[in-house]
Amino acid sequence: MNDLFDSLPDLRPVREQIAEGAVLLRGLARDGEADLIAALRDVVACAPFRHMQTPGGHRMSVAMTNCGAVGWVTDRSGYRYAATDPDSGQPWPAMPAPLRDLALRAAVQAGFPGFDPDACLINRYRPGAKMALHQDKDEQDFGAPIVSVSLGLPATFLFGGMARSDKPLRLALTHGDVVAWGGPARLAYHGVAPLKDGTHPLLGPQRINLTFRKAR
Ligand code: MD3
Ligand code: FE
Repeated sequence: MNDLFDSLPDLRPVREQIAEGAVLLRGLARDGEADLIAALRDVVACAPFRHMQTPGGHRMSVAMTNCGAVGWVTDRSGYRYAATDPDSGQPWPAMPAPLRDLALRAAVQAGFPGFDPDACLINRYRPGAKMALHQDKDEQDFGAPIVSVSLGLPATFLFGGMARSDKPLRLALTHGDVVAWGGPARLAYHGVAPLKDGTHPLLGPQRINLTFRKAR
């Protein structure tokens, strides 16, 4: 049944502006996905996924790790970027070249040349995991964009406005989709609806999201 649809052309545009400052690059991460996934396995072998605690004491449903000079962490004392993994006391693994190269290519294609990320937060969603509406404001320079890469199971991404009360736009993000968020979109509220059950051919029953950031 499915090959009937597989043979139809995908008519969605490759480059789509979803809001002022937000550019979706459909499937950009699909070429080189094997190298990307291999590099991720190496990172996770050194810095395993863990469920961090929010400052309020809740366990996040999304499991996280990082690579790069600094990594995003949260615990009872707050949200911050740290140069070492609190679980191991070691520096985070370096940002692998295939990841960094993809982020820089995406930034250029989206109109943000000169992007120099020092952090890559790696989020793992299993079915049921979600992320509440929030703003990313733990970085020093909001002039730099954030580049996000979605791998594995599809998710419904929620893109709100500048106020938490703005009704969010719902957007499907599927394997290989890359989005650059800069300009006025940089401080927009956003979140992820609970992940639906499923199994991805390359990654199994999970979604992996990478966010490349200039933290310092
Ligand atoms: C819009 N991650 O890690 S990626 C996060 O799918 C985070 O795991 C989500 O939000 C995920 O902080 C969403 C898309 C994204 C990332 C950062 C943004 C959208 C953004 C920053 C500003 C505006
Ligand atoms: Fe975010």
